Amino acid sequence: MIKKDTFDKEKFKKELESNVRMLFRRNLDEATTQQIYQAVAYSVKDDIIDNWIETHKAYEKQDKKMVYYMSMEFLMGRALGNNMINLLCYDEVRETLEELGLDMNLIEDQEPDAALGNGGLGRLAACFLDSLATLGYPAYGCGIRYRYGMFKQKIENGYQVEVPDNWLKYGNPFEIKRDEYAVEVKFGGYVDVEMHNGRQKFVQKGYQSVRAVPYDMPIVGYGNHIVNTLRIWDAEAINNFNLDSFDKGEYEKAVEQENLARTICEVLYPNDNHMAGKELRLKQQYFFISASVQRAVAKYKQTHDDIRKFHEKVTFQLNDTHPTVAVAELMRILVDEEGLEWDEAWEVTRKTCAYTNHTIMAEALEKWPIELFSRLLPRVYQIVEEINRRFVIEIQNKYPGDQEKIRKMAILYDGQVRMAHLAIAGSYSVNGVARLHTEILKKRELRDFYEMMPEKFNNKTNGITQRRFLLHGNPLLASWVTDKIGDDWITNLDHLKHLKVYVDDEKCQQEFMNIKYQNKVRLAKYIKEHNGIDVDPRSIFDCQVKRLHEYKRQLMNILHVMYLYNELKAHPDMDIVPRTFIFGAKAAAGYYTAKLTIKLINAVADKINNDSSINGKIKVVFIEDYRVSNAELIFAAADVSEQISTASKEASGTGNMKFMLNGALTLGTMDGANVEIVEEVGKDNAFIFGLSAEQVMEYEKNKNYNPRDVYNNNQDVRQVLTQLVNGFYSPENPELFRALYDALLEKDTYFTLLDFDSYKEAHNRIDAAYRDEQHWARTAMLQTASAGKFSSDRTIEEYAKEMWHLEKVTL
Ligand code: TH1
Repeated sequence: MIKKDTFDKEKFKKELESNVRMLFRRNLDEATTQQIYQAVAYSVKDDIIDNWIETHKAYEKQDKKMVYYMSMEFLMGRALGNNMINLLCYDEVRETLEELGLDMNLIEDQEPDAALGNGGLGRLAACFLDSLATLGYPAYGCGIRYRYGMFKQKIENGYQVEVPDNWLKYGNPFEIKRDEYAVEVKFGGYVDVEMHNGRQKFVQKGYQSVRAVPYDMPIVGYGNHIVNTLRIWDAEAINNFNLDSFDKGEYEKAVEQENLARTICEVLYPNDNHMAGKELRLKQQYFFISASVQRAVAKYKQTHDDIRKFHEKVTFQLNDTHPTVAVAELMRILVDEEGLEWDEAWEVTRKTCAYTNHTIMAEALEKWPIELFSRLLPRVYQIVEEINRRFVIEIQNKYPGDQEKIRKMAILYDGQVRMAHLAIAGSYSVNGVARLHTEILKKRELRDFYEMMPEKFNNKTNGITQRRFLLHGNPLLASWVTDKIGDDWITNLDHLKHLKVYVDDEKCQQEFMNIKYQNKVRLAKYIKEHNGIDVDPRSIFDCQVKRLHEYKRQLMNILHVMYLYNELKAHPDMDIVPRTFIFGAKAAAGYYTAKLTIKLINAVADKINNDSSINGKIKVVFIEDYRVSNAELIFAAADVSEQISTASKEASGTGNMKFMLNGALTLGTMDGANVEIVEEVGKDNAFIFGLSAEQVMEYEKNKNYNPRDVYNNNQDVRQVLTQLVNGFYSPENPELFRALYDALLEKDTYFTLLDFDSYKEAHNRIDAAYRDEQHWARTAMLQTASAGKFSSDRTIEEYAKEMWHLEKVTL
């Protein structure tokens, strides 16, 4: 084990040389940087393996309850740096590599991001795994080993172009294929009833199947020798047909099964907060859920003989509705394979599963046509029918004669399977991801369910891991914090509050802002290299990085930039603090309005950045291919964190927390976890604007908002909107941005125009505040000092204590 106290530099160098020879038949001085990265990664893995084995031995021996975090997405980012940090050998390895003339940053940059997720939901899963291991809770992450993760984004002529993300091209040094745990997963066919010992048995026949093969990735806890597992499943063809056979049917079936295996894990659906309803997506869901549940049951049975007590040792956390078929799959296994009676099986299932809701966006609600669902999963569908039948009876008993309740709450309705309803019926817990979000679930979206089963509902406000987003992403600030208050914050973020005694200390303020400045220089260098744009690190770095979605209102941000530019042109001597507006966002491949917004941002950037008459007072930068690895640079360098979603729409947000931790001030609406951020830091230390969630929901209910009223009464709004359709930013095609113009004037679904003035005024407050250097420094430091609540360690402790009832393992 490489540890701080025992780290042996010479031994590490020998290992490295030996790895390069074994892997690439080269000496260190001949190896490429990619080869050196691989060799370093193998050395680190070598130091993980023993702990990995020991951890799992301890779990078995202590027979602790285990959480399976079921998720279609794990947005892990890079593993090497994170693993070294958690093994407590980061500085030692860096120094050793330096002695060999090697640069750790360049080596880390060789690793592709494991981008098996879209955005917040997938990154939350990754943060949770880090916290679970660090806290010593027995846990598996269960997901899919997509051959291609989130696409790489290229910007060509201002437009987003999607490039496949071949993240496994050079192999993945940290993963281990576990062929011995492969299981079969069946699709299609029909259900036959057979009699076995006087009992009906339901048997799926005429199906196609694939072999699900798990790959394990180590999840290293911070400095505690614990290594948990992320288990991601790959599909292989089952080749059980006889090559000698000339049976045409057999041959065709074999080819079809090959195709099925090849397509299932091919690619992550790049939609955030949106349900595309594709058949292959449902196949992916059932594929990894069936495999994970089969393995969980098999593992339990190795050391226990009463399946009726499964829930005492196992809990499944369903990351949104995407893994909800687990409810029915567990029922299938318990009833069909373990021979439990329905009621017994249902009790076990309902005590095993728990569901997290991450959004109220209507287009994200998962509903599958019964036709598709029953064709693909005939036996599972029968089970869903029976669950629904009994659930409807429960509703009738509770609300006799109330047809409306059944219409609103049934699992099967209108020819569709409503996955959220299945998840709620089949779980012991339903949680939202921020206080406001959970309140909206209880009062509005899931009101009927809350009324019928209030005991299931609870809140777990999201969090982020400080190990990646401060210790790794911002080493300067991390060591400054440690100098001031010691290093307990690394595993107990509440300790950051001890920084509060320094906020009025001028020397500390200067140190803090000097670190911010150096991080801005680092980002400016990245921007120069990637965008060819010079940005001034003394300007305010105003950042909005997140998926592109209309509700997140990147459009409002860029409209405001357009307005500012108009002001500067009209009043050349206008005194403003120089601003650099930084955007980073991927748009779903088929999301037209989102893609057009990216084009608009780039068009505005081109025009403004090249207009020397404004003396560089504002710059606009669109960072290509926003992802976990470059996010770390952005959070560290930000002065202002744009969290400007239409109130009620962003369930939590987690980028908001990453910015706060790194000392950026929030410019935001009272939405999602912003509410709790403001509560922690104090409302005078944030720039809050816009409609409240209540107000938004009132307008939505009464349908009494007309964007034309704003347009007609607001000269500034009129001017920027006109510039969308008069060629100001697209002389070669004046109509280019017509769709954005129309969307704003006809509906303005997300109240962009209504919030515009208030947003503008909040920006003015920022300009004024930044002029008072000392006060700004104090406020920035207060952000970091108040971020303690937003550690995913806190979130996971709440899940573990209040829902899962897990115990920590002792090594
Ligand atoms: C996000 C939410 O939009 C965000 O507010 C929240 O912080 C995050 O989850 C973590 O809780 C969601 N991402 C997705 C992705 C899909 C479907 C629904 C959601 S909600 C594919």
